[in-house]
Amino acid sequence: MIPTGATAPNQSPEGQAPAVTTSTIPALIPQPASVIPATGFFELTSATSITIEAADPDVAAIGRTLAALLRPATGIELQVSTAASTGGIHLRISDADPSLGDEGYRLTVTPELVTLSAPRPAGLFFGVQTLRQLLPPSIESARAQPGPWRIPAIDIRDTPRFAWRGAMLDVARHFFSVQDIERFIDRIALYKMNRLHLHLTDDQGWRIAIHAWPQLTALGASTAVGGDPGGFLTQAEYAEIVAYAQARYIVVVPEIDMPGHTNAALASIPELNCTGVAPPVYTGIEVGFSSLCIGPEATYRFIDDVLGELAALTPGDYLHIGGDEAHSTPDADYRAFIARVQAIVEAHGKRMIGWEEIARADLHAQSIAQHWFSDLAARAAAQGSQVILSPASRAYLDMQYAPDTPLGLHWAGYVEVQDAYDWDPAAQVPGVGEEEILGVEAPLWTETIRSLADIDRMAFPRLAAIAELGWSPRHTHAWLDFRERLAAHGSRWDMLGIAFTRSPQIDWE
Ligand code: NGO
Repeated sequence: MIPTGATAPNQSPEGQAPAVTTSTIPALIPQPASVIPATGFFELTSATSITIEAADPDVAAIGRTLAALLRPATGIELQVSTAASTGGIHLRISDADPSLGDEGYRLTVTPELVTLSAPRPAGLFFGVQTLRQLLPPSIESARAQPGPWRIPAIDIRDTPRFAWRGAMLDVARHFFSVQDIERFIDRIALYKMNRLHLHLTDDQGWRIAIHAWPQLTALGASTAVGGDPGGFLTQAEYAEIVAYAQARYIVVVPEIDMPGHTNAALASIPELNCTGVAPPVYTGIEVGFSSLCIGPEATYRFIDDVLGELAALTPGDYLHIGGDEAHSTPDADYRAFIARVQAIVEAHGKRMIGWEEIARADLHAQSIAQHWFSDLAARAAAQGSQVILSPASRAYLDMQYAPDTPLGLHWAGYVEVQDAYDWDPAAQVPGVGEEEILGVEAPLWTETIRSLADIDRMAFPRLAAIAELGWSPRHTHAWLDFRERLAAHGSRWDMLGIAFTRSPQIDWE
């Protein structure tokens, strides 16, 4: 909670010796577009119920999600009902303000009533994340806590700045189980992220079963960086992850990296090599040495099989085809290859995304370039494509925070929390302005990352910074304010079992 001096909840009347002299606004991340604090608080008790509109199953599901979130710490079995209610927590979509859009919401708390409204269920889901943060951190505990469970009176009207607010997990350099991936989804959902980009293949491992090409997983999944254990997702497991994400209003974006970063595929299938000879599997971390053979039709039949199976499993609009660091592919070949793959992606009804190198080729306006380390994204924007911003020196969660960070790389520099937060997407790449930006994404490459605890150390607190850049209006950005709000989130992460890095830039509460 941050002293603000503004009128605030639970304030003592003028003239009395107040318990709280300054008022407080809850430490919300991402900062909502508009917050108006009011007086008093709503108290969650065993008498509170959640009421929803009868007709909508998505709203009912969000009601049950909210009840399940609140149950462990409060011990209260909140009933979700369609009964008309005069008190309690009310979720509705029917007469919400349409200007809130697909993801916006309004959350109004008075001492009698909590009303969460949104034109679309996604907005309700994001509003629930705000509601969590209005409660004390102990609400996140898996065990019963004493309370009291007070929600400050407040009126929040909130919409996102960007449509794409993503995180990427590299499951190729090290493999992560369905359970770990779902925990990562839980974590990004806390901060209203709506895209999970899964980097499914690379030189060191192929991580998704493709029925037409079983060798990809029989051999290509057997390895990981440093000789660590491999692994892969069955199609049923991938579908489970997609559904888990979907229930949290997160779209899974699968990436099959090509034509470079393909040693695992080349080792599994000799025909993909121009020599016809498969190289050995690879467990190092050098990049840029592998390339699919660009000429033969067999290469494109393979790609069509892989992308076809993946498209069928992926309800989201996007297939990411990598395209980065194809240093072993001549330029003309690279350009021809990307054009072919773009057509294959579109034939499967999807939009192509690639790392910004794809802007060397002719892009369709519906294709999307992901900026990481060059000015090529401007060429994509000039071709009419939208851009996702993941500047390595700001948004790469695998960069060390500082020289003494035990995990991570530092080729793009050290990325402390302030580096991750204190930039404006619209001013990052000359030639790529607000209009051309689809959103922001924080990639977590896993050359040095082996466990969920490792993921946590690298992702938190920086993931919260990137999430705020994606959601909150530009005018709310202020590092000093963010670091105060962030400090209050450490205790939430402790409750949630998130093994975050205690950056010295933050005065953790
Ligand atoms: C680069 C490279 C990845 C590495 C990562 C490590 C991109 C787009 N390609 O980012 O293969 O894992 O850096 O930080």
